[in-house]
Amino acid sequence: MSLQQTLILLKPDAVQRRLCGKILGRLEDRGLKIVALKMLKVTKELAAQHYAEHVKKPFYPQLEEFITSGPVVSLIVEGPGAVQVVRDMMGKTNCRESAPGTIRGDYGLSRQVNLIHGSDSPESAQKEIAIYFRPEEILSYDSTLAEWVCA
Ligand code: DGI
Repeated sequence: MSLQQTLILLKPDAVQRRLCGKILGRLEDRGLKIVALKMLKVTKELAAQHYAEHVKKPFYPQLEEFITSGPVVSLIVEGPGAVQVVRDMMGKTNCRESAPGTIRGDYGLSRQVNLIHGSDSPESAQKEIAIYFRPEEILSYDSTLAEWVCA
């Protein structure tokens, strides 16, 4: 499986509930390598760029209000098949339908206030990485763990 990068947001509820450390720990424990990380507040313009496919949907005003309501942690992780690996770790969109052992299934009960975003395809990942990070913010470095966790 080829090495991929994917874009993750720890949403305002994860920051407010002080769950960022636990969620980042799960991603690191899995063997994913963090190659970029920062905190920011999502503006309405950024939300519309990120959620372009949802802007016309009836739930968008609520989604916009939530995602712009407080700081988020934005990061890029790298690993073999990272896009699907992260999607599987997240669980389903609706936390109530997410299996125990997934991030949403372990920490949430809401359909919208669901802790984490992860790109849903390699194409989305490329697009979202470019929305949230400038190229110079993305680091390239060797990890001695790679041969143990990624083989
Ligand atoms: O990739 P996901 O975050 O799992 O889901 P998505 O890209 O289809 O939708 C983006 C976010 O929009 C999702 O995390 C929660 C919210 N959302 C999706 N469908 C609905 C919704 N919110 C409401 N209120 N109702 C929906 O049907």
